[in-house]
Amino acid sequence: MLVLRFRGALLGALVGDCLGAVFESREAVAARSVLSFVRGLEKRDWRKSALMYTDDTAMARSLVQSLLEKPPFDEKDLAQRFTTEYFNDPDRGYGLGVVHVFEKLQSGEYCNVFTPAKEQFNGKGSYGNGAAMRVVGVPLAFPCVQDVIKYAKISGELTHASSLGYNGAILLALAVHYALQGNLSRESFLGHLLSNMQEVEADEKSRSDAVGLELGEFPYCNKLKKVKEFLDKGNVSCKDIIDELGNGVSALDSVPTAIYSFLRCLDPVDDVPKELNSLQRTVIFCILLGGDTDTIATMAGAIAGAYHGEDQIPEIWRKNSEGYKDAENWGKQLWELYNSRLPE
Ligand code: R7I
Ligand code: MG
Ligand code: MG
Ligand code: MG
Repeated sequence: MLVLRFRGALLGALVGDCLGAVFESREAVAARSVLSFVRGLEKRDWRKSALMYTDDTAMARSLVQSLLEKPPFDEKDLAQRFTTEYFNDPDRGYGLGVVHVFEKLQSGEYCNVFTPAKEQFNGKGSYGNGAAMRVVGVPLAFPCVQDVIKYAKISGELTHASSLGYNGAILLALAVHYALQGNLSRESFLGHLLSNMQEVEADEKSRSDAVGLELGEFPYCNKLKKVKEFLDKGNVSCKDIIDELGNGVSALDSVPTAIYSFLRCLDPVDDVPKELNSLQRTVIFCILLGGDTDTIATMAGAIAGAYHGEDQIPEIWRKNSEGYKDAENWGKQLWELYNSRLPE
C-alpha cells in the first residue's frame, strides 16, 4: 500500500473543499469562471492568505486526530472534538441543523453522545451530507471492509441519525477504501460498492427510513445503478446529472454524484482543458455542477486522491489550501496505522 495514496486522499479532500467553497451554493457555475479562478491560483500570494477550508475539512480534521490519538475508535472523544472545534471556530459554514447537536453536547445535559443527533428534525435525524463529507479518515485507518462500514456508521451517527445520513458516509468510506487498492475497472469498483450497499441497506432501519421519506427501498443502490447507466452512456449533460443524481445538501443527492464524477473523470471531459490531470479534472467537474460544490468536490477529491495519489495534486493547489501540511503529516501517520492493522 502506497503512502502517496493516503496523503493523496487527505490532500484531495482538502483542495476539493478549499476550491469548491469559492463557488458553493451558486445555481450555475460557468466553466470560464472556474478555469480563470484556477489559473489565477498561480498568482495568488498563498503565504499571505490561503483559501480557507470549511466545516467539511474542520470535521474531517477532528476525526483524523481522534483516530490517531484514541485508537481504535472513541466516540466520546470524537464528539468532544467536533464540539470544541465548532465553538472555537463557528464560522466555517456549518449546516443549519447540526449546530444544535453541538449546543446540546456542550450543555453537559446529555450523558449519551448519540442522543442529540437522534433528536434532530423532529426525531428523524439528519439526512444531510455532513457525515459523508468528513469520513475520509476512516478508510485510511482501517484496512478491513467490515471495520470501514462499522466506524463510518458510528462516526456519522454522532450528528446524523437518519440512515440516509450515515449510509452516505458508509458509501463514501467504501469508495475511498476501494480507490486505495488502485487499478480497479469501473465495473468492479461499482460492483463492490453495490454489493456492500445491498447488505447495508437491507437492515430494518435503512428500509423504514427510506420508505418514510418516500424514496423507496435501497435508495443508494438505485443511485449506484444510475451511476453505471450514466457511465455506460458516456457524455451525460450537467442537467441530467443534477436532475437524476443531484448536487444538493442531502447525502443521497451528493455522495453518488461524487462517485460518478470521479469515475467519469478518469477520462477527459468537455469543458475541462486536456492538459489538466484526472484529479484536477474531477475537482473542476464537481464545481461545474454547482450546488453543494465544496462538499461534492471534497468527497470526489478524497476518492480521486486515494486512487491517483498525491502526485496529481499540483503544488500550487496544495499551497493555496489552508492546513495542507497537516494533511501531509496525517496522511503518513494514517498509512502507518493502516499497515499496522493489516492481517499477518
Ligand atoms: O449535514 P450537515 O452537517 O451539513 C453539511 C453541509 C455541507 O454542504 C457543508 O459544506 C455545509 O454547508 O453544510 O448539517 P445538517 O444541518 O444536519 O444538514 C444539512 C441540511 O440538510 C439541513 O440544514 C437541512 O436543510 C437538510 N436536512 C433536512 N431537511 C429536512 N428534514 C437534513 N436532514 C433533514 C431532514 O430530516
Ligand atoms: Mg462546507
Ligand atoms: Mg447534521
Ligand atoms: Mg457544502
